[in-house]
Amino acid sequence: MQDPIFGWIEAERRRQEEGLELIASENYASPAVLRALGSVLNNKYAEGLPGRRYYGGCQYVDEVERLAQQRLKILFGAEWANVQPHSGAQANAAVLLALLHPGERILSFELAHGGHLTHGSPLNISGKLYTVAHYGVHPESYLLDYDHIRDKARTFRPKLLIAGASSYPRDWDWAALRSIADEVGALLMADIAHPAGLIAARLLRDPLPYCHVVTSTTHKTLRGPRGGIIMMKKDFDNPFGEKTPKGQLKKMSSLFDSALFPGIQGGPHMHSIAAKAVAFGEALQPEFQSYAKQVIRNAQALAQALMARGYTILTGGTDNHIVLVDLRNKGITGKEAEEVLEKAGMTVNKNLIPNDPQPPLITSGIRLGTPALTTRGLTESEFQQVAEWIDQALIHRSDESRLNRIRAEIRSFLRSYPLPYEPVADQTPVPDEVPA
Ligand code: DSN
Repeated sequence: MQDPIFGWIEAERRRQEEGLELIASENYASPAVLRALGSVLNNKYAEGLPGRRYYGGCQYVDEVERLAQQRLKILFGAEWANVQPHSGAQANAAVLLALLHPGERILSFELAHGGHLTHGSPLNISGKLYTVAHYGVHPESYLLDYDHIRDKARTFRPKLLIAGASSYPRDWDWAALRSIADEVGALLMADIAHPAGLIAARLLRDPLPYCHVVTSTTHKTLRGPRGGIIMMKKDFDNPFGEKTPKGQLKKMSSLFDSALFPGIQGGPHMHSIAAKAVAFGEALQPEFQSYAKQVIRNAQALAQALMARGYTILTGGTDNHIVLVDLRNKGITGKEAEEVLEKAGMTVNKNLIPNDPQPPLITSGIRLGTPALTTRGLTESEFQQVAEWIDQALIHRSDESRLNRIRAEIRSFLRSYPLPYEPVADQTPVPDEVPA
């Protein structure tokens, strides 16, 4: 029996191949990463850590996990790493569980200014269990204002200061954040889920020497499987932490290990850990450095090209892979823009701009990102064309035939930038959804 699920997987493969992927958090993992993900490691339970498991038969998966840890530590210059979080959200939840008692205080970046749900949103466990306050960006420059963060920290006295964002196009000043954390007696956590690949390539400032703990996902700029990681470089003593029976402070790293398992997770996903190891190995190659440089160049070229067409780019540009467009002067909402661009063959996400007058399901902005198209081989000159397509689609948003023409042009253009994925064999036919 043919299972229609494979038909839908093939439809999704085609969608990825035929459209311009501009979602900042997405990328195309290599066939080697996908091969590890689809391997027999899926079948193995391995609660615990390498050499200390609760199940037999772990001799090979132990080697896989050791290699993943070792490569990750080299990649970021970390002294300790846990590669088991199923996602960035799990990594963050484990860190909070390890460091805070319910009700204790977190100061983090405002979600509506670019922060993340897992940094204390009332809808997330982080906001339900802990007492949270936020810092935001400057109302005119849209840049982080470290004096404002310091003032907030002085009055709020957090136990944990969280840095990191899902839509902030500029680099972070980790040294300034550490001095703020030290001044108020807080621990400092960086969530580098978005820029991790650019940090690994040493193109953005390195948080590891300044932060007590660093979390990330592995599938955005790092271009691996979906998943999370936790890392530390120094500061292994947690001044607020539990003591061992002999009265010594427990190392923070062991608090993170046990918060993750058995705190919030069961068995680690060994196929995913193997795929992380493959991706870390790829990121250690010199080609990854060139890739990461091109991601930033492309984002800067896209920002410039859109500004030349009259778009407002928040902060006036970008240091990383993200371009935030404020669409208010174009008379279109983020929701409409997302829908129009999708019709024209471009995938983006609507995004709140700081102090957005629109609600989160409408928004005044869109977030664009270059990691996926850079993996396909596009460079600055092709991003001029991408900006032109975006502009033309938004200008002619009510003209269905014009949007279809752009979609066909994009599809034909992308044939020169193939993806390395084979069509799914033996699948049930899928509807040919795209009129060329
Ligand atoms: N959903 C991710 C993003 O798009 O940035 C963050 O979790």
